[in-house]
Amino acid sequence: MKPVNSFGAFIKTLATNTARLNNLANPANSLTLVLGNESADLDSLVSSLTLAYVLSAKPDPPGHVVPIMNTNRSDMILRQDCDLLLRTTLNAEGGRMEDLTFLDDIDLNMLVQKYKDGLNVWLVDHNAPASRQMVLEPFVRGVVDHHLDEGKCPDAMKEIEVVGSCTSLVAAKVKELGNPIDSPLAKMLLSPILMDTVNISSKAQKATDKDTECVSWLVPLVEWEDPPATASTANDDEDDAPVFVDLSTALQVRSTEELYRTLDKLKGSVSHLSTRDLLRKDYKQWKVADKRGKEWVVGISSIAYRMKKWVKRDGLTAIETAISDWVSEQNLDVALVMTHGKVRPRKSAPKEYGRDLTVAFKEPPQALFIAGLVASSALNLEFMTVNNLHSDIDRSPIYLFDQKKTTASRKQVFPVVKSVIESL
Ligand SMILES: [Mn+2]
Repeated sequence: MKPVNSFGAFIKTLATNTARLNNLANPANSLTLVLGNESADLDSLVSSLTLAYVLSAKPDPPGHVVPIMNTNRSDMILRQDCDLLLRTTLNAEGGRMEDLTFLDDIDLNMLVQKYKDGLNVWLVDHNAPASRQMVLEPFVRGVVDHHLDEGKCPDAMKEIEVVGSCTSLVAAKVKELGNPIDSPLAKMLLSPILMDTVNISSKAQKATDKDTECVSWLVPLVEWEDPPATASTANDDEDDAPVFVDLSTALQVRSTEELYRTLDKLKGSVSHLSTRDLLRKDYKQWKVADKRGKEWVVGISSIAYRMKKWVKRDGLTAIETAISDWVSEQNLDVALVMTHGKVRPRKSAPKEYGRDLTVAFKEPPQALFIAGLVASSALNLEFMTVNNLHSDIDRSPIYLFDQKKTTASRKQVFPVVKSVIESL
């Protein structure tokens, strides 16, 4: 393998990766996969792409090096910040989003069987394979991470340093290569570091000296641009304003501050998502046994969106149907949908932060469960009226509440749910 001599040259190698990994007939002698962690946030995605570049640019690359985006391709819609940054960077380097290899493009088990000892794995932004990727553990040769060492993969070369962003560690490796660094690469590396350190704010206490040094190195390498005159940013006054996304111009920004704000807004934007995507974006599931030993499957979705806006957008019936479908799809005994954010209580009144809680069951009615929740002072629930539509307790398997205790997030809500089920 010849080393690549620039990030742009590396990007041009990506297009054939998926086909190469799925070609059973002629496997190469060796293959190196670079994976970020399962959350597939900006830090993980940028780190894996960049570390794959670094390994490909070494004088003696470890076979063909392929960055794996550790999420399904269809899940990128849930990560607008990642989607836009990668798309913009790839386009600027003569590549396309389609050139990246996602988890559902390949079969890891098959690759393990096909390459056997010719397989090398590098983990970045985590130091132990995800539970459903344990098949890779014997092949892990290297780790670059900023989480505490879980003690797995003892034979791997490990570089673990608790910094704000794993990208800072990978960017230092890019610097060591000594290859020229163009503006799209510099901007891509800067982005996760800004997100992970809240724009290097001292108040957030996330940035270490290494992150700060890395930012100081990268900022002058970026060709900052004036946003196009026609560009309008999302209007904060509008409850339902869609976030402005014009692929060609959204990351034309003048400063780190603007870059951070644009990405942060995109990360938080959910109003473009379908009801099902809203339910699955930030979702956790548990099993809890009641007194009689019956196991309840409990699912809790947390959504930075308010029920009032959601009903205005889709209508209550469509939401109820979507939640019932979600209950069936996940085979839940009870689903809780936590919606939170700021809305105006009345026209022209200032926005107020609040929370709503929606509860749905596989088999209604579950009056004792509802009574238990309503009795909890940790939640302080009140039955809600949405746009004059009242959730009909006798008819509907879905209950809508105004959660008056607005500080109770899923960390607080789940223990309440658990103790209610355990008392039944
Ligand atoms: Mn990270």
